[in-house]
Amino acid sequence: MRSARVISNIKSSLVQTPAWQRLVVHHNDMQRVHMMDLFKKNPNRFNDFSLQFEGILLDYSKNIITSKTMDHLFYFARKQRVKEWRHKMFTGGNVNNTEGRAVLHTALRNRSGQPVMHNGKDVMPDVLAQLDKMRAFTDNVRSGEWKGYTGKPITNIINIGIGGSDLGPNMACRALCPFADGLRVHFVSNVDATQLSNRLAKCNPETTLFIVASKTFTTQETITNAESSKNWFLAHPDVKQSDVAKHFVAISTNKEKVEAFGIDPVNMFEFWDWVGGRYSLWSTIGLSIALYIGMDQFIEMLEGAHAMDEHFLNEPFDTNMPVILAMIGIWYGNFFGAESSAILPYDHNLRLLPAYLEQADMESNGKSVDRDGRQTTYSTGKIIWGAEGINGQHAFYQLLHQGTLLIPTDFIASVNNKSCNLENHGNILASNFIAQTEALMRGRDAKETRLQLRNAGIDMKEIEMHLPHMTFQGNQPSNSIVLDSLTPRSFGSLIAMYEHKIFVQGIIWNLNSYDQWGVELGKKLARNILDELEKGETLYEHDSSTEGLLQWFFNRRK
Ligand code: G6Q
Repeated sequence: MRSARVISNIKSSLVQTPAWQRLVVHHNDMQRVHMMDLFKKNPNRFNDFSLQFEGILLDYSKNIITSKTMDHLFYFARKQRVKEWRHKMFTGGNVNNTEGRAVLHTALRNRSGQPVMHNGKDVMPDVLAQLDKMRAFTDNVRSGEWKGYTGKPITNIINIGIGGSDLGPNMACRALCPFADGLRVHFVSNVDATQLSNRLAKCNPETTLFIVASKTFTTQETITNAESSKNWFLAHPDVKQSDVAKHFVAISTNKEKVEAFGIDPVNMFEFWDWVGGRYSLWSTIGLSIALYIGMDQFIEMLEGAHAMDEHFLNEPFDTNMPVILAMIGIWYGNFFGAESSAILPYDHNLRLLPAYLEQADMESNGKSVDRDGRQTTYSTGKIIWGAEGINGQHAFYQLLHQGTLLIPTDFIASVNNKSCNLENHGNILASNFIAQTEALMRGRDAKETRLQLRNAGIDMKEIEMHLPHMTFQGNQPSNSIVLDSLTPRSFGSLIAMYEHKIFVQGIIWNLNSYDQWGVELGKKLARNILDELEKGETLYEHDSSTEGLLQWFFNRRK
């Protein structure tokens, strides 16, 4: 745990609670248990530790757990008042206490017809009005009725946004590309002009529509990219200032700034401060998704997420996917000392999921002060990382199999992979998906290795030399999450499941998962340094490294 600087002297006492202490004692019993023995003892283990939700299977049997472990974990969740906090979130309570905001992304996908109250007002009419506006607009653009400045229909959409205004829609568009039926959608986030220039070079201003997606409409990277795009657009012959309205729309909570940028508020899609950036793909921030796959499919995605919301709200803990995943994560992080967790999709279309969850999880729970301002004495958010599973097998899986770290993994796949449609590819993909969790759990003992080498005709001396290198203990835990197929609905459920997992872990650690103060300082310092780079001189006091770097730039730039 990070220790050099104490930020707050008041310490949280979570680790002293009976629920935590029970888990400490239980961990002593479990830490040397091998999963293979648990499977030998209980042939029903798969049934006991798996559950289904609408064609999504969660198999969590390959974890170092028994039913007693789960009982202790659920007891802990009850003691941390997960139910009460869950209610508070869904009913518009002040969950984001440091910013004084509700956390109501669940209202964006509320398909029940029931009101959702926030500060005494039902938010649903506004939510539904924005969905209607999205439908009218997307139908218009997709049908070709919306025309660019030369009367041609739109063919390419460029979403300009960053962080929460980029990662969710980008990941969703990649995941749901088999449902796309016309428009091409691109994402520009980086202020490194390489990304924007490369994209613009391939686009025709007559047929390109820009979505400027920014909750605050003050984000430096986004506004810089948006201004450069507008300049690029206006630089084309015969383009008039008034044509901007046909090629630029905005998604924001900040009407004034949108107008100041030159976008007609009629072409502005709204959302609200109770939607966190990293939880906003369900809002109008999802406009690029709706343009790509159509509004009906977008609604399907909302329906899937809503179904998971209902599951999370109503299922008891022991059949509740987000709660189970969250508590297993707590078990490894706080009791086994795991510091990271890998997301391994065996689906090319889910290749951006690890990056999306990196933000969703680490920006939410990467905190060392609890919601009451006390220093935590326990570890909190884990390092979330990952990549497409099958590629990872030929890269970093060595460390998962034989390294010294315990790294819990989530393996994700679809039984019917719509885009993996070449003969044999699907079975190869699925076989690797299944085999890896088996291998991670089993490992290979000396006896089995010896036998294998002997059967391969290797002589005894060589066998003994190879033995330690080819033997490994296994016992690496994994969850397998298997979708019948990746559709807008199942995708919505999958993402909502992870959102709620993150929520539950935040509650267990007594964190506010919905602020992100840690990212502010860097932005502020960058503004000072930008000033210095522009003026070519040091204006602020810096340490010798920062000063040295600045001077290096001053002296060497051409
Ligand atoms: C997400 C964060 C952050 C945010 C970006 C973009 O939860 O707050 O990733 O989404 O910084 O912010 P804007 O949408 O305001 O441009």
